[in-house]
Amino acid sequence: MASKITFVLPTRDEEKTIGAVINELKTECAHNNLEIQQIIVADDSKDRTREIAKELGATIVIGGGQGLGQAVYRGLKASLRFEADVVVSLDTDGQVDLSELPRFVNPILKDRADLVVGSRFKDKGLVGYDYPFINRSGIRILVFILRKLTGLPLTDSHGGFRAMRSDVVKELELIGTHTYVQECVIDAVEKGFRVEEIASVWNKRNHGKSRIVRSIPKYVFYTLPILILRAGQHIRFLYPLGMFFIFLSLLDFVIVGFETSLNLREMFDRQSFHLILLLFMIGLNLFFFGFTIELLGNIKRKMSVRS
Ligand SMILES: Nc1nc2c(ncn2[C@@H]2O[C@H](COP(=O)(O)OP(=O)(O)O)[C@@H](O)[C@H]2O)c(=O)[nH]1
Ligand SMILES: [Mg+2]
Repeated sequence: MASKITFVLPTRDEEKTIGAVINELKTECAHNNLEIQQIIVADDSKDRTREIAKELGATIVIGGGQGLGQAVYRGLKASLRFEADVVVSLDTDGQVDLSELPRFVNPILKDRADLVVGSRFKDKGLVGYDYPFINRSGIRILVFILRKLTGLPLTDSHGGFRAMRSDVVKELELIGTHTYVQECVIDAVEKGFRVEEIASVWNKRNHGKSRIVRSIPKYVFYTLPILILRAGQHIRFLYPLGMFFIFLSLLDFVIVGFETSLNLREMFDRQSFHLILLLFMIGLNLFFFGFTIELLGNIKRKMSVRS
């Protein structure tokens, strides 16, 4: 029996490529005994992408205008209506090689993995053009963090091709709107799913402009706080940091108090008295910020156990 597959295709002004991508996916599925259950196009386009996709039988989900992450998240959640054996999400600008489809799907069908992600750096020669040094360096930083967070020997932080079991989609929770590729892996690992990384080629974009790789340094700066948040590291350092500021304010209080023999009026006239208040307020804020995040984390954990 053919395995059922649902595609989630993010699009932003891809009228030049979306038709070819959908047709090629149909051919690949026909050749590999895969039955297309649904093609979901998560769209944020102003051009004719939607009309073309609809004509070819795709279901359109509105991306939401908050970037690729949000669009894919909506598309993925919409795919749950169809209970596919495998949900595949891929870039629609022609940068991924669609003939790799069986390589992404098979580890799931053979029950070896729950999420399969592509890496452009696992083998030599996968990237079909000169990849700018600055982008490569940004990706190195992200990969390093991803390895630390997941304990997996990953080599890429965001390929354009991934396949997952519906259960992974069902449980997927994202914090950021632009970090879905990394969060997808972190979330899957956190929830005990098996993640496999396979080598995957990466071609040059022939039409339009790349929006994400173009600004990798900016992307890294956006991604880092989300990854830190995901790692729960903030809790570990927010409490001591808050305590440290409160300690400084107390120290300042003792010094000012000592110098003025605890004369309140004189203390208030000193500039460093205002510093006491400032340090105390910063300390308190950091402390309660950490506390609130921890509380939210606990509520979220309880909710996911219940659902
Ligand atoms: N729905 C939606 N899709 C997007 C958005 N930004 C990019 N995409 C799609 O996501 C895929 C990857 O985008 P691209 O800019 O090429 O990213 P890069 O190749 O990683 O630099 C392509 O299929 C785009 O059409 C967006 O804001 N909304
Ligand atoms: Mg691209």
